[in-house]
Amino acid sequence: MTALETASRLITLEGGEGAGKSTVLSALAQALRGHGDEVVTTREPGGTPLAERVRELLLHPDNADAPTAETELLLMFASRAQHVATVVRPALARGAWVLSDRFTDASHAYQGGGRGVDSATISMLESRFVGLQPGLTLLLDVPVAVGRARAQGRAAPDRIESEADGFFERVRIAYRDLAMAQPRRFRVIDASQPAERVAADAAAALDRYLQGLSQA
Ligand code: Z5A
Repeated sequence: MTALETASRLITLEGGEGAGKSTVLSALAQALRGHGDEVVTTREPGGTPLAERVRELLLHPDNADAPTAETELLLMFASRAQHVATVVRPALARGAWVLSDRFTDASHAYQGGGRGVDSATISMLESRFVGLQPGLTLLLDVPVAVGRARAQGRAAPDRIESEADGFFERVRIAYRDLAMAQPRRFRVIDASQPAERVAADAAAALDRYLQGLSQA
């Protein structure tokens, strides 16, 4: 398998439902723009018009013809391949920062940990159709019950949000395992704290990362 290229200007946010990724993403984008840099904020699944249409297919709550675990994985990677080729790589090539709300780690956590798809298959797709990994990944870790309670105010849960707690517990364990296996890339943030504290911890992690890059 081809080794993944590390893109130091690609930063990703990961975590379970209601972890607060969107809130932190805006704070980090503002901090980086404060340095005068171009920042592209994006998300997965989605980030391009086609990939957003794939997102709708993935999250539609119609369970009559719900995708199998493998179909779900392939749709995640179809949307990611389009996103990487048309948004992420061009932005990195012109020197912009890319902040993505979820990236390939989500497939390892949800389709791997949550659905039980084997990791070799996911890594093969990652190597073949993504080819790069973030320089920094912030894992916003929150107990499942806390995250789900925060997300409860929404109109109607989508197909994946409708999964049982056990699914989300497996996702959380998979994320923590990924972070433990790659401590140089991951920073784990306690996302059960108040939003301002979470944003401050994320900003501090970003500062340390930028310092490390400037000294490299
Ligand atoms: N998925 C997958 O299976 N495989 C993949 O490869 C990829 C994704 C890429 C859609 O992702 C689904 O796709 C997701 C994983 C799957 N399924 N689930 N579940 P998504 O990222 O778009 O969906 P999400 O995880 O459901 O997003 P989210 O719940 O909106 O999470 P968030 O962005 O982390 O949360 P938020 O919008 O910032 O905050 C949620 C609420 O909590 C909001 O009311 C906030 O005001 C509140 N909040 C945030 N932080 C706090 C704190 N610290 N305290 C109190 N309240 C807070």
